[in-house]
Amino acid sequence: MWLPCGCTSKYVASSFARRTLASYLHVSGRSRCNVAAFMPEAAGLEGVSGRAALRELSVSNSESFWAAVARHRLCWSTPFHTVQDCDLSRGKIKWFEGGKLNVSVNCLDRHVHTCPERVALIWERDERGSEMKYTYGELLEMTCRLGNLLRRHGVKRGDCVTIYMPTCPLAVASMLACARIGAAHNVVFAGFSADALAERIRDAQSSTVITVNQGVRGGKVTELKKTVDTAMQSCPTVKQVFVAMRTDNPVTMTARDIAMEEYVFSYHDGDVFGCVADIGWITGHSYVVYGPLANGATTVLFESTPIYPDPGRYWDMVERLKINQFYGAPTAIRLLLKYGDQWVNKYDRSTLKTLGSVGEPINTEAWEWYHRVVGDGRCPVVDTWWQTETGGICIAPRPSDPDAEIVPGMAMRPFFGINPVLMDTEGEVLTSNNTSGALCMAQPWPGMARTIHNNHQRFIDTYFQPYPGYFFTGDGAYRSEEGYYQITGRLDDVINVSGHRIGTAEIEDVVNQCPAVAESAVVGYTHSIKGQGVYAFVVLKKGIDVQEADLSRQLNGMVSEKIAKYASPDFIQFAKRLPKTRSGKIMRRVLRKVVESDLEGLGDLSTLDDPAAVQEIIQGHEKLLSKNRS
Ligand code: 6R9
Repeated sequence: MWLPCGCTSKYVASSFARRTLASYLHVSGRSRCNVAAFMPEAAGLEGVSGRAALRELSVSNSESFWAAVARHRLCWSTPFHTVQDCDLSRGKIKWFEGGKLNVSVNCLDRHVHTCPERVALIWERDERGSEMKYTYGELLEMTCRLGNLLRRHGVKRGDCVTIYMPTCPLAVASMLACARIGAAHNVVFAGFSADALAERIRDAQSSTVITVNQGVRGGKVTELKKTVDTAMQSCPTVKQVFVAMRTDNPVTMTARDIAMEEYVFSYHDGDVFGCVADIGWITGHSYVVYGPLANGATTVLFESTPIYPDPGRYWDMVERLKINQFYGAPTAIRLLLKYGDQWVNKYDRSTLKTLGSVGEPINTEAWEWYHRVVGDGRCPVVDTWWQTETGGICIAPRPSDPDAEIVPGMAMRPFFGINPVLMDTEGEVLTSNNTSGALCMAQPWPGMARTIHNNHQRFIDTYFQPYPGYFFTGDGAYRSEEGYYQITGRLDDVINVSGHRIGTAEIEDVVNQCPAVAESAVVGYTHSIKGQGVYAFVVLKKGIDVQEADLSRQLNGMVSEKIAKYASPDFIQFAKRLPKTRSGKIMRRVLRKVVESDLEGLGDLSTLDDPAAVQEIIQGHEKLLSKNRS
């Protein structure tokens, strides 16, 4: 069943696509075994009788599969003539050649055409209870106005605009406005310092920046415009800075600055997709902005933090906004788990259908808490593995048959068109199950990265050179007896103790199962006898009062029992918090340098959330060493 991109079919396409997105992250009790209902394009593909057959075909005949998806779900102004021209051995990635489309038209105009009043964005503002809703019609209008404004000020096709804004509707409209007029956008997380911002502006060679007067996050005001002013001192290429007003406080404007006016918005009901990532990260790009909007969904823009004004913030928001799919990061789940169940139980979460996790391996305890407490044991938890470079989710427990099992802490099943393989240290493909190796992709797919801006050689060296003919993810994975994938962490995080290779995530998983532990990070360090030793950083839950020596003994015992004696930590350092990136990933690279006492080599700390955390870790490490010496 091919649907041309006419008016009626556009409606059909978008509503089907919406349903598919829903069935992807929402699996209700209703059976969706009928493949054509699940994915209407499949009706045109021969011999496809179920989801397994569809996935099989998406890999064995990936051209037909992706051509069907692309034709069916997107509006092309010029149809493509070649589905793909890729050669992984040379890092050559080309999809849909000859085709032209505008992603903002796909995210907005199609839906405005059929349901202009459908809610596109729900802005969960930092101030609790003051959410604002924007329809597709309003978002289109805002985007067009912004696009015209940018054009009037000389921004043209091929330019790169830097967006330094909190997660808010104007930031989404700015992204879409750039896409609409053919400009690239460079979204910089609004928590970055002036230096980090300046570096990214220079790298993108932007002459235009869009920002707001001030940001508000977790009740704290941040001076975004002032930070831009400071960055401008080392960004001579910037000719203009557009400034919108997030708060009422005026800021000093310079000759370079252009004030943006406000708009008016209304309230509507709708289905609600709640991905709480910041738009400055890939998860925000793919699952807050482009994915949901391209599918005509209602998407939440979360501006705040999980514990502001209290640790019930997420679940209060779920109740107020009637969120159906909640997509968050393990780091936040571990943080909230620390505060106890009462912050969750206070709120009505009956609208939730699916809980998603992304960014790091989700340890068993966090997975179970998310499932049992947040989801009341009735919502599937989908641990989704992917990377900036893959564009979207690649391995996840769903889609699969509605009743198919979900194993805690495992991403499990490759998505349509994704063909993962595991490699051994010799670069040979591991064909058996119950085995671990370097996770690579044997086939290209449309969402994958095509280059690194201004550095194509680095792209080839990083992703295609380590395993010729394959895309290398940098992660390690285990494939179970049943063929399910479990991500074991970055390969740099694998340590080798007396010849035994072990992923640090595996040890962390055991440590985190101790009821007193909120989270942990394990790194290797040079050990004169064993090659590498195991060093664990442990953060305790709130209000826990234990003797550190007793707890260390208990943790060592748990690791010895559940993994092996060799994996038991040589050092356990208790810390108040761990150094993390602003997207919540533990910076193990920094921890490794600290335990190697290589403070000169700490490297780029600009993505660090709170530099004070590193100082605390360094001091704690020195204390532990001197205690050990004495
Ligand atoms: C989307 C995103 C990518 C790296 C990736 C891996 C880790 C992401 C994971 C996961 C285990 C998961 N990662 N999801 N590890 N289980 N479900 O996070 O992109 O910021 O580029 O990070 O994050 O190590 O390679 P990005």
